[in-house]
Amino acid sequence: MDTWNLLEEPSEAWLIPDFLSPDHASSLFKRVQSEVKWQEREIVLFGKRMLQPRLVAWQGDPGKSYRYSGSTWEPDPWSPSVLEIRNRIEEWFREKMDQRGGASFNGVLLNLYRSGSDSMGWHRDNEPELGPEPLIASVSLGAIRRFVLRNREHPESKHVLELPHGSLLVMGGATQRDWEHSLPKSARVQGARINLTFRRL
Ligand SMILES: O=C(O)CCC(=O)C(=O)O
Repeated sequence: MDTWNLLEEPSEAWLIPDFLSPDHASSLFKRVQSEVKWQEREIVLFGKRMLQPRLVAWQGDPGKSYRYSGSTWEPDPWSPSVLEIRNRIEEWFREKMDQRGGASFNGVLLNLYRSGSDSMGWHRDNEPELGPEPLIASVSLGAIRRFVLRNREHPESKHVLELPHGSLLVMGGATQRDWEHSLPKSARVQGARINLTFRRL
């Protein structure tokens, strides 16, 4: 395999910077942006209602609703472009990670960061319906953004990744138990970025 685990076992994070060619990633960016039903949603943070600093959507198989920040989302049907990316990831798992017996995903959380002012705070993808060691496959399209992993027990231990256009980041094992992640704001980033995190509920 032409990539390696950035974390120590039993946590796992692999970055495949050139998962999609730049042209393919650019055409997918446009298609995903126009096909997806993006929403500006409210969350409750420290007892205050506020808009999430990004646009979001949840797509998945029928009945695969997702509970997140106190609300439940029914899935939108898969968009053709999103399904194309999912199939490509599942193919990659069959080719490169056959010792795992492949991977299959039945839902995806989509985030549209309109500029460097949009962001995602520290959190874990540890909703109970994802199981104890969720496998998360995260594709980035558009502007390069900084993604930070921080160890929960030793917060000074951090990994700072720049997620390029067309890249795939895979997190598995104990990563969602032992590490948090975030996508901080950046004054330097002008353009938009779309992120798709495929999951299995
Ligand atoms: O945009 C990203 O790369 C992070 C997305 C994320 O953390 C999530 O969907 O849980």
